[in-house]
Amino acid sequence: MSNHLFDAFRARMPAPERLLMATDDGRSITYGDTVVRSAQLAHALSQSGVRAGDRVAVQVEKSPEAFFLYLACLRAGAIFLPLNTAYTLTELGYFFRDAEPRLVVCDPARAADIGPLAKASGAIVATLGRNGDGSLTERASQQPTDFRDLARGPDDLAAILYTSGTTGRSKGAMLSHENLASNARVLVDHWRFTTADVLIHALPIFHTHGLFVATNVILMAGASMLFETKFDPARIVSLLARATALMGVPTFYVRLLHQDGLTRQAAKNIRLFISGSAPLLAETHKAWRERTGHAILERYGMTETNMNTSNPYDGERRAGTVGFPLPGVCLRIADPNSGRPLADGEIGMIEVKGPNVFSGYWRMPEKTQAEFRDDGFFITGDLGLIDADGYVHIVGRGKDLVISGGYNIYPKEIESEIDALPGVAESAVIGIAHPDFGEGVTAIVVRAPASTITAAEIIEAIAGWVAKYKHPKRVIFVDELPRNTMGKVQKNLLRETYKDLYTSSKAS
Ligand code: MLC
Ligand code: AMP
Repeated sequence: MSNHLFDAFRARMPAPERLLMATDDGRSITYGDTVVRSAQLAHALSQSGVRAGDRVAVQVEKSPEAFFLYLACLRAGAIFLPLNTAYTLTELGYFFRDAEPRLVVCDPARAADIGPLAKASGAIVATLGRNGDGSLTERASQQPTDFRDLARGPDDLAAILYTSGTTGRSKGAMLSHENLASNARVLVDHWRFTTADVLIHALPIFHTHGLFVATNVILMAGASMLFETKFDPARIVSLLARATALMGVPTFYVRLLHQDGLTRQAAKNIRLFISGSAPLLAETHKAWRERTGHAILERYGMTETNMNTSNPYDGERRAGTVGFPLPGVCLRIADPNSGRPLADGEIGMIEVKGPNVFSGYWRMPEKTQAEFRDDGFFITGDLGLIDADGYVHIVGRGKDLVISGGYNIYPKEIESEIDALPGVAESAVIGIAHPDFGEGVTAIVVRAPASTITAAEIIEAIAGWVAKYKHPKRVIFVDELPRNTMGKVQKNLLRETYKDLYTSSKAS
């Protein structure tokens, strides 16, 4: 048996001297370097006791070495488990207990805090810094430059990515080698990536978008990337002349439009701008076209499924839609309650099935079962319709979810933290249109009797528990929350009342 995903990359790899990535600190890394460095890291993993099927949890800054570590995990047969760098110790503690990683890799600067936490859940700890420093790379540098990749089949797990849960605990989406390989192949063909492409990679590599959509596509095409550790709009504009493609969340495009240097001339070398992870406003699509002459290609995916739909490469890229199901992906719109398929034009639950769809949530068989129909379709939680021309539109969410700058925030998690504070009677967390982040996390809070708790005190109190991007951008105090006759908080009324919060001239 071969190593399914890594072999698929190898099969399409160009000559070893071809460039895989140029970094923002001036390094040039070839495909040959990548194979060698991932081999050395794979040895280091094995020497640390990592065996096939073991989880390797990784919370490190973006760097070429962090990317090699992903490949090393594949080659060593381990399950890569990337974690957002913004996660707090409380959040990390949950992931470690749930996933029981064999090895935890963290930034040297956080090792004193994370080390004991990881050890408490039975893991060993290694470090990897933003400059490639740390105990893991030190160990790797002593290792042989070739590695016999462990046998892994199509259904073996390549990665677990945690997604926040609508009702409490985060769920680890289990992604197999074939889930990732099939999607990368389809995207390379659909978006016409070749060895001549140079992608501007400015996304984080701990989520599906930056990790799988971007890097797997580049590897599968034998292409190269400009590997940016952070999204800096002025710098991205300066890189356009050296690149052929950009992938980003809508906030990237909104921020780039504020750059005077973004012109047709600046973008003339680019053949493809792709957006996803959150809705791209039709006005952003239009403004981008006017400024650069390019129609952004919007696609739709999620952690559990990789990419499901895409606007066409050649045909009309229709603003406000996410295009057509990708080859091999079956997509239907169904009645959210019964699962009965609905006719085109009707709004319902988006359900998908295909080789891209994950096999379930880590150690949560009931949750897995609840989110699949009997005929194998996955219930995405997104509401949509298919129009007369076959374009898929996402019109809302069946799940109570806020997407801010491409990151998902589940209100329930924040509400639980706020409600637990002395001085708070109850709260409702909602997403409100935000000019930069798409949606701004907003807390509507009812104080407990005689309480004088302030917005700043609430934010300060939750800061130790939840990652910063989940913090409410604004906290609004009210006397009571609107409820329906069943006693359920009417979030739609709150969203309507505060809809101009971030866009009106009074907004801060
Ligand atoms: C940063 N902050 C955010 C935020 N990002 N707050 C809300 N939402 C976000 N997305 C906080 C910072 O902590 C900071 O707090 C303040 O907001 C301003 O920070 P900034 O410097 O403006 O932010 P920046 O570092 O530039 O980050 C913005 C961003 C980043 C858009 C570049 O959020 C990002 O890279 N987003 C991409 C997320 C992504 O990859 N999603 C894909 C998920 S996969 P303070 O208080 O310190 O000022 C998926 C599936 C699919 O969804 O289909 O792809
Ligand atoms: P995540 O769980 O972080 O992978 O986020 C997946 C969710 O992001 C999906 O279920 C959608 O709600 C949303 N999403 C992704 N792409 C798009 C898009 N192009 N338009 C609207 N929503 C999107």
